[in-house]
Formats: sequence, C-alpha cells, structure tokens
Amino acid sequence: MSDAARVVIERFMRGLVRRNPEEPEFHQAVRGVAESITPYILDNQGYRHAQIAERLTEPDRIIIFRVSWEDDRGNVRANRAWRVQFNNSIGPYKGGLRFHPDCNLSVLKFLAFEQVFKNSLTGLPLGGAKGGANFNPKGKSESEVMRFCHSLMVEMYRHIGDDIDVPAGDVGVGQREISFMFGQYKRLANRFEGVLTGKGISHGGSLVHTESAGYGVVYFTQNMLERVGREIEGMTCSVSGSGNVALYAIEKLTQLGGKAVTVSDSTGFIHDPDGIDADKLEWLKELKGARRGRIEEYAQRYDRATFHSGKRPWAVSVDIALPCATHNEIADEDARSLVANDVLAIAEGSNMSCAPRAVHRLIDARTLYGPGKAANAGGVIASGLEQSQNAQRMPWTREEVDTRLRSIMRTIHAKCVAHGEQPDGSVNYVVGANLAAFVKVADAMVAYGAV
Ligand code: NDP
Ligand code: 2IT
Repeated sequence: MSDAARVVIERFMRGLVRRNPEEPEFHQAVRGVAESITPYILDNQGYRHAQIAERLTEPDRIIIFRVSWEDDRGNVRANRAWRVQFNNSIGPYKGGLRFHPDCNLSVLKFLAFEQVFKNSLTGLPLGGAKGGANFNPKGKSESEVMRFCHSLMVEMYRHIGDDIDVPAGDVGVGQREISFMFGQYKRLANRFEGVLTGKGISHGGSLVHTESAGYGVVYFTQNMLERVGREIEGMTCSVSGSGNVALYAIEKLTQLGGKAVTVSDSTGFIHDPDGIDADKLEWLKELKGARRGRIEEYAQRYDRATFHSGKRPWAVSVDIALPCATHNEIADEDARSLVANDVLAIAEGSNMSCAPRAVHRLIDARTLYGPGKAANAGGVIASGLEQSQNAQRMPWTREEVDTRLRSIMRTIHAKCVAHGEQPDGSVNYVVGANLAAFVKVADAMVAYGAV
C-alpha cells in the first residue's frame, strides 16, 4: 500500500474513533475494510466525491429499547435491546439477533457493518443489520425465554417487515427463539409474512437453514483447497464452538472425509484424537441442544478425549482450522501456533474470528484464510432463500436449497479470487471479499445521489 493511502486511512480512522468513542470492535471491523478499499477509493474520483467511506460507516439508524419481562419467580426483569439498521442500499435490512450478556452497541455495530459486506457478496438483494440484547439465556427456563422473546417483539415489530428489515438468529438465538418472536409478530401485525428467517419448518422455515452456516464454511474451505489442488478428504481439523455453526461444520466436514478433532464452548475445549464421528456428533447435538450441557461431559463419555479447561484449541496440530465460536477468538499467538504447525486453511465460521495481527500473520504466511464475511455467508444465504420461498408461498426441497447454497458459496469464492488474486498467484481473500462486496454497495449509493 502507498504511503499516501496509509495517511488517508489513519486520518479517516481518527475521525471514526472520535465520532464513535469506546467502540473497539466497531473500530476494528472498519479498519479491516478500510485497509482493503482505501487504495481503490483513492483511484476513483466518483467514490471520493460521494464521501463513500464516511457514509458507509455511518449506520442508517439505531433503535435502542428496554425489554421488561417477568421471571418464573414473579420478579420483574429489564434488559436492553438494540437493532442496528446499517445500510439498505441493495435490499431490505437483514441480519441476526444475538442474546448474550456481553452484547453491546460496539459489538452489534461491528456485526451490522460486516453484514452489509457479507450480504453484498451473496448477490442476493439484502441490506445489512444486526440486533440483540444483553439477555443471558443460560439457566433460563423455556417459559422465561418465551416471555423475553414476546416482550422484545412488542417493540421490535414496528421497525421490521418483509420489505423493511428481516432479523434471524445468531449466538443465543436459534429456531426456538425465532419461532417465539415470529408468533408474537404475527399476533401484533396480523400478517403472516417472511419477516424473520430461521423459522420452524411447520410455519414457513426453510429446509437446510439450520445447517447452512456450518455447511457453507466447509463448502468455502473446499473451494479454497480445490484451487490449490487439494481436498478435504483425509484432513484433520480443529473446530471451536459447539453451537449451530460449529456442529454443522463438523457434520459436513465428516461427510466429505475430513476428521474434526476438537470442539469447544465458553468453558474450554475437547481434544479427541480419534475424531468426532457421526455418532459422537449426534450425542453432541443433544448435549448442546435440548440439554444445554457443558462440553466437559464429552471427555467423561469418550475415553481418549481430553478436556482443556479455559483454553482454545489452536495449539493442536491440524490441516484445517474452523473457528466457529466468537469474535477475536484467534489471537496473534494462536495464529503463530497454527502457522508453526503448517496449517493449510482457516475459514471463519464466527464473525471476525481473528484479531488484526493474526489476520496479517496468516496473510503473510500465505495461509488459505477465508474471512467470515465470505466463509460464513451460508447462514444468510439460506435466510435469503427462505425469504424467496415465503414470498413465492412455495417451499423448496432440501436438494434445491442445498444446491443453491453450494452454488452461491462457489460464486463468492470466485469473486474473492477475481478481486484478491496477487501477482505471485496466491489469493488475498480479505482484500478480495472486501473489494467485491464494496463495489456493489458503493455503486448503488452513488446512483442514488446524496441520500
Ligand atoms: P450458538 O449460540 O449456537 O453457539 C455459540 C458457541 O460459541 C457456543 O458453543 C458457545 O459456548 C460459544 N461461545 C459463545 N460466546 C463465546 C465466548 N465469548 N467465548 C468462548 N466461546 C463462546 O451461536 P452460533 O453457532 O450461531 O454462532 C457462532 C458464531 O458464528 C458467531 O460469531 C456468529 O455471529 C457466527 N455466525 C452465525 C450464523 C448463524 O446463522 N447462526 C451465521 C454466520 C455466522 P457456550 O455453549 O458455553 O455458550
Ligand atoms: O452472522 C450472520 O450472518 C447471521 N447470524 C445470519 C444472518 C441472517 O440474517 O441469516
């Protein structure tokens, strides 16, 4: 990058930090994109004139509201909820809802900003948003979760709609919570429409939606490997997390002949050198699904598996690493271990899995590194396909959804290659994903004039 571009980035970031103080995750996400697109903007008078970088980093609006609800003992409780409607230049706002005690505005702005780019890459008409609440679902009864979801929707319903904003799941929000929220929306709005995605199959949900983010990460990994003449068959893989994305990534990886040797949750990780086969995976789905148990139980059940309390799995030597838990879960020292152990590919199931120094280390080492906005787009792709089915009032078969998912992931990979191929033949997937995504949104914004 030229010195002039560096100076522009630093000046821009100083302004962004001043306008958005104390939002480190949002700053990190914007800087990641600014480093890719600034040289391109400097070469383009039209984008410069349109103040495109400043406008793209300012959310269209943010809704903040209180959610009051009653727990099982009759105590009144209050949480804070947000919906960040970041950009609807290329389609109605779209993005997940997160329920986690650490949820805050900085995290949701980073996620909404990333979602704008991810959704652009899909080629579907989807704008970018994210929302959630600082509600901790852990230890709550099903009735408490239902009351919380119903109460949240009493405010949120007036800000969403199938042509306005279409929320979905994320950490702490799965099919159960989406169905609670959809039921309440339907009652309040008296409309049965595709206003939320990730619904149950009996009421407008799409086949393969539950599996889509995890499957998509593996499809993207497959595409990166194919380009260098390799395949998943026979490879070992470390996976973090044991939620929706992690478990279905393990499922697809195993189907393709790979062997997942780790899995984790917020308490630590499991190393199973024998691999997590289909039977163990079914048991894990029950443990982390209906039972909402701790991952440590895995080591009590399977002899050769070990539990590593409070640790992450990145020191285990593997061919592929799939971080699928949370942001910044691969620090620089983790990236150093992965590179020292000759990891071939890393694809981000979680959003912004890698800290900034880790990203640069992986790129410098020419690791096949797929950033979340490209690698984990499978979730929102299946959401977009669910919206299409709802609008058509026509459900599609499992094969139809999976074929489209696979094909769109392949197209995203091709876009990353087209925009990120380097003179030495390697691909910088970060630059590729950011540029390809940016051009579509920026061109729409320029076409609209000063709106
Ligand atoms: P889930 O709630 O289903 O699972 C989250 C998993 O990550 C759990 O195993 C959880 O452990 C662990 N985890 C959560 N927070 C932390 C933390 N701070 N430190 C360590 N472990 C943590 O979420 P998803 O699988 O849906 O989401 C995982 C990631 O994938 C997120 O970054 C999300 O934004 C991203 N993503 C999700 C998509 C979706 O459609 N669901 C689509 C694309 C990306 P525990 O069980 O102990 O809480
Ligand atoms: O991070 C993500 O892409 C998601 N949580 C899915 C968003 C969606 O609208 O399906």
